[in-house]
Amino acid sequence: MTLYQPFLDYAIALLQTRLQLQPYPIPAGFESKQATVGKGKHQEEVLTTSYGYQSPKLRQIRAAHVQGGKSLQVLNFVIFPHLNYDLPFFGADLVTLPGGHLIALDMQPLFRDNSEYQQKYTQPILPIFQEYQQHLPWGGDFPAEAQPFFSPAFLWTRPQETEAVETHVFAAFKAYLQAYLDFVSQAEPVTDPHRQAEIEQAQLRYLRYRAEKDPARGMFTRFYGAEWTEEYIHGFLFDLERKLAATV
Ligand code: DBV
Repeated sequence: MTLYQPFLDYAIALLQTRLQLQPYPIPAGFESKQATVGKGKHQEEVLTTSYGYQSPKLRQIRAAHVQGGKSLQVLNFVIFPHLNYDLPFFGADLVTLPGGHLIALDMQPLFRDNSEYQQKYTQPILPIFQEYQQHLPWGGDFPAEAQPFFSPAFLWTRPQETEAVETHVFAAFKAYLQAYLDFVSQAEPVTDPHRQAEIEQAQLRYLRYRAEKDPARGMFTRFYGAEWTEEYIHGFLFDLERKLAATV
């Protein structure tokens, strides 16, 4: 059992109990990808597996799980709502590299500097944030240009101990996902075309940023090559632009 497998198992089981979950197509060749990296006795198999689901309110629920031995484990898990809901994104970036653990967990807002939006989608999360944040060290500087995409309840930490990931981070992940699904069950469709257009613009802003700045691009390119990596990023991990282009 690898470090983030329990996170993935928990998430899928919870989604199945709380949503009318359907599969989301994963392009051929991206369900599972393996490479051997390193030389001699440092050789490791790196396996990347992908998971995709959807529900009536959630356009794409997807996860990428990278398993490459004790010092390379990643679970990137993001939920993209349909464009007629003002729901935030659920974003989890759980990363273990030789240098240590890096954890980013948030309900990433469509509209960062909007007090009504914060009241609706950040305020209820702050008690959960405060409960877990006190046990976890601040993760330090992150790119300033990423700031607009995080909420004030952004849990951002680089814990020293693997045990902190297994306990505090796992508990926080469960609590954030449960709270997110509460938002989803309460969400009402947006019918105003002007508001819908604002949501679409905000989703595209987020998606373009993440696809362009994907911090995993270097890692994936080393393992699987540039062609596979770009197609994985634009054709699966951050696919909204392609999907919009395909429907007009
Ligand atoms: N990050 C992804 C995807 C990953 C992934 C799809 C499938 O968006 C992994 C894999 N994140 C990943 C890896 C690293 C990070 C780092 C491998 C380490 C990169 C390295 O050190 O080489 C949150 N993730 C990070 C960092 C941040 C995040 C802030 C540090 C990056 C840096 O310092 O430059 N999540 C990430 C992020 C946003 C988000 C930037 C922006 C909205 O939601």
